Amino acid sequence: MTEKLEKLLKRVEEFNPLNIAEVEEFRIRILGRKGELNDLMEEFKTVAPELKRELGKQLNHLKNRATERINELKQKMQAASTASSPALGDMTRPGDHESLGSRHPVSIVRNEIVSIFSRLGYTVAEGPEIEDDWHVFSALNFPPEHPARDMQDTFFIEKNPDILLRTHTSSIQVRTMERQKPPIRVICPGRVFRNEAISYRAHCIFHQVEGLYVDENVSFADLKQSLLYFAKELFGENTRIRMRPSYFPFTEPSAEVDVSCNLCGGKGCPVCKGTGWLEILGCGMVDPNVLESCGIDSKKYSGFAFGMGVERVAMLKFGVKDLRLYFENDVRFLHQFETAI
Ligand code: 2U9
Repeated sequence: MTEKLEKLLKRVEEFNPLNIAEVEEFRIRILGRKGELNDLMEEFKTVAPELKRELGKQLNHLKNRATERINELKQKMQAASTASSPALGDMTRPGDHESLGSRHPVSIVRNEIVSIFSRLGYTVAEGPEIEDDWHVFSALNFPPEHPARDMQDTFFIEKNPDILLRTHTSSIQVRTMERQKPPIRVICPGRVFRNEAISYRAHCIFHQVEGLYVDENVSFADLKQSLLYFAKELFGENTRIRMRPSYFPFTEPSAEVDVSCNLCGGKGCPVCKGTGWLEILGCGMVDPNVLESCGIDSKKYSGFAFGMGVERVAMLKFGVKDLRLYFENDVRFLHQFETAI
């Protein structure tokens, strides 16, 4: 055992590390819980009692000397590394973790919707969030007494003339038709504002994507086929759609569109409330009055339009049950969509 102790002491004295990491490695190998010194301690328990005094002394000396030398070397290495590159510090330390942000789920879904319609030849159009009565209501065939014009539903900035926060992105399509002749094929994403109580399914600020196609001989069949393509791209190849008659001031005829539930495949589940269908958008043929208001000859041209709430589509796509989560910016919620980019 004396020989082993002498050998280890020699290694400690002659140890010549290149950096602080090597010192730490050496410390663990010699002084660590499962280190060489510990093995010697175990062996010490088995030596004859008359040798214990002398060997115990040697063992203690080795332990003290190894601790001393390792501390000395650590200090020396640290001093050397700060002296050679004071700004960089100890280059052997592991790097600090930088947490990366992730794209917001509403942006992910909006980008996906826009990208699908881009593949059908639509170009993106944008417009102001602060609008006038004409572009939000009058040009879109809203009668003067329509409830949407009420203070209870719309945020007004000024009255007479009315300046307000847009309640839908349809004002972008009005502006597009005012400055551009058909054929028109635009997709209009944007933020909209409604004076509504906040709940799990409504917010006073939300996002819409609307689309408009105006040309000669645009038909309801074109609308149906475009929306079927959209639904299959967004929810998968097996997705089906159905249309229910509806009413909007700016389209005639109008319809609401359901997609077959992507969770149960149409069999019925809690998300689709047992119906097998999820409502995702509204659509219709642009009312001739709207075309005329925007300077387009309704005898020569026809068009279809559609609109959807992005938060709602994102809820259906990701199975989110409370719309308010999209506005709280809780990173525990937002980080779940990192892989969806
Ligand atoms: C012009 C002409 C027609 C856009 C359309 C809808 C039907 C619709 C809603 C879906 C959920 C709004 O976010 S939501 O509350 N939208 O149902 N939107 S047709 O029609 C237009 C737009 C512009 C010039």
